[in-house]
Amino acid sequence: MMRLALGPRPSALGLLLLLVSAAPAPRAVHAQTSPPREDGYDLWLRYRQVNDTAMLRHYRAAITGVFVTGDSPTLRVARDELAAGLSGLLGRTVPIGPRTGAVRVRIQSSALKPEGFEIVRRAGGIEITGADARGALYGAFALLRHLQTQRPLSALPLVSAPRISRRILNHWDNLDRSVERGYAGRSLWAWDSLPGTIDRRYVDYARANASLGINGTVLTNVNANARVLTPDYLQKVAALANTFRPYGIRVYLTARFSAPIEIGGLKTADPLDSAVRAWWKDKASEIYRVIPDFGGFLVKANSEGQPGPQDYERSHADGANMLADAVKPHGGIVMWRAFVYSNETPVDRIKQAYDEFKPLDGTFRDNVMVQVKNGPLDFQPVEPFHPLFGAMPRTPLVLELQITKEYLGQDTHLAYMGKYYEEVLDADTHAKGPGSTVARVIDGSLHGHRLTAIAGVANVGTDRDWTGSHFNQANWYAFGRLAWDPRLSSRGIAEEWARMTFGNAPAIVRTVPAMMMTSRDAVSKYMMPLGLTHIFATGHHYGPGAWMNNAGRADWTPAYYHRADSLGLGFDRTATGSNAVAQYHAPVARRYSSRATTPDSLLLWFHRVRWTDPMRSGRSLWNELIHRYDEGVDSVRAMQRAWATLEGQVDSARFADVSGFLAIQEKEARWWRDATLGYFQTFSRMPFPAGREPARPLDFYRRLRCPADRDRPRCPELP
Ligand code: BDP
Repeated sequence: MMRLALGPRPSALGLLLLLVSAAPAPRAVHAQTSPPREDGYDLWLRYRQVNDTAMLRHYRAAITGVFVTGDSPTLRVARDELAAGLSGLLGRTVPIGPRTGAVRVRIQSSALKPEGFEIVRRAGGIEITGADARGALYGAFALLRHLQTQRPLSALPLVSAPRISRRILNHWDNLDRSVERGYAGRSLWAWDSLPGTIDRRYVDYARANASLGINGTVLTNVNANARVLTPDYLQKVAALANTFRPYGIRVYLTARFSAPIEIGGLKTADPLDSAVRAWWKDKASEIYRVIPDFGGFLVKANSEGQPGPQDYERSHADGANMLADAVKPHGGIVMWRAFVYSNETPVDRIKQAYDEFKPLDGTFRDNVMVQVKNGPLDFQPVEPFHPLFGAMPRTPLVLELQITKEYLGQDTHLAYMGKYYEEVLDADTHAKGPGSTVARVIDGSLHGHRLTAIAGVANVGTDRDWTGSHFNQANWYAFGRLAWDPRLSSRGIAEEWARMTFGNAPAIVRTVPAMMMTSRDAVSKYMMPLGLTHIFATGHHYGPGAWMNNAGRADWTPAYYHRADSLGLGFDRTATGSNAVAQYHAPVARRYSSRATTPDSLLLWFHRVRWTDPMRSGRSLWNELIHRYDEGVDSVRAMQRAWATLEGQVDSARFADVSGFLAIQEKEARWWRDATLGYFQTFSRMPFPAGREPARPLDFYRRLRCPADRDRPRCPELP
């Protein structure tokens, strides 16, 4: 993958003019020559000329200009994006000004929900009405998407409004520009040159987010550095906030709980100490002086070594409420993370967040949200939904999804997360009977909350293609689309993205979404099928390491999770084991308590199973495991074959990039399968079916040394 350093780029206006004037002249339909090489920088906002002649004629007849009523920075962004985008799509300059056939943009707050829009075709042209400026901007992007995916104008009107009010990216970016679990280069935020220099990338980042309706960004790592709260840094943050504001994006920061000591000179960070409380209040006022629309704080406290209120024998609620009081007068919120587990507590790690937070329900201020990862462990390829969803009716919860695929092949492996997100959103908590989905918990409809939010751990960095691979762009896209409307189908989103990213050729539309829809299952099968989990090599979360036992603490060690011995495999989380199932509402608990009703994909997550026990297929556990690993590898090969058919349809540069990564993925899928089965066979002592033995003896895999993932783990010694 190309990882070019960022050179100087033309100004926003320069780029826009370039785009408008360089719009290609009309050309014949379905040109047979290969498309021009692309590097992925333009994401899904490529605005290439519509290649279906009839559709192009249809659009050209209807659209002759862009005209915006009213003026504000956001409306100007909408106008310029429309002018540039439509010019590209129509293959001729679409001027700005009032005329018949102009796409008209206006704001009318009365009829629409906040941030919503309506796109209607009228005699005089197409009219985009926004509930507010953001709504108008989102409507502009929706019209562009409509044309990019070559839908007829007869499919209008389009009416839409977000179902979740705060749609936020979480950057795990450090002030030294390293990115925790980042696989796409360095942090976008060039702190050294801020506030003076506004990189073109900040603007394109904001455009990309606005095109999806993402309206918030937490700039800094949850493993926070207090320095970002110092006056110098706040000036830098303000410069970013000013850049993002016209795109409807608010800035948030992570708050390090011990900041009053580290940068405030206090002796304590006790949340009940009056000096500490005063310090945070002053700090909040200082922040709002430079960033009037500052969103608030995201906090990781008493988790994985981070400081927190428990250092002073106070509760998470004491800590969250203290910060909430500080930002409240300014309209800010606190998103307090529930990702906590203790090395000392002998309780099943996946139970600890629930045990800790559920009793606190009802004790938080009304501007506190508790942010919960999708599953109770940690972004594994497969997890059941987190039992806190549906268990804290009096507290608005934020769903935290991971876009950066820390545990799903990082930059290289193709894994479309839309399908995963959809599965989580659709999971039924049964909190108020059937239909109490996670989506309804977080959109506020289940428990009647007005404050609603969803967060995605960002996968963007300075890589030219933003996300480390072309297909990883789809995960940013899918997060944004589902954040806007959790009911959208991941299949539909995949198709939209494929059309916008690779083009509308029938072969692309047929092939790319189909690949995407199988991809995450493929990864989960060749890494850890049947509900196995967290069997990564220590030191990185990329390659296999089921045998590893030197992680420093038990609950970071694969053996803690797989529990293999001569009898069987898996973690008993039913009443005869850790009883984690009891944290779910009764119908869910019942479902997971019985092996017969637990889905195969979560079998070993909830149950211990003997090697010889028959599975649904009739195969023994051991043979089923082999079968699933093989299926995972085969699915990657099927993706390779599918992609190969697109040669000439996709530009040669991106075609080669994806082919190269799929080849790595195939090799590494075999690595996962052979290493893991080789290891588990030392317990099962059962034979491999003829011809299905691992390529190398287990020792070979155990001795492989791959660098830590910060350095992009490629195992050079892999066969
Ligand atoms: C884990 C990551 C770690 C994060 C932690 C978190 O490995 O780097 O700091 O989650 O979410 O997935 O706090």
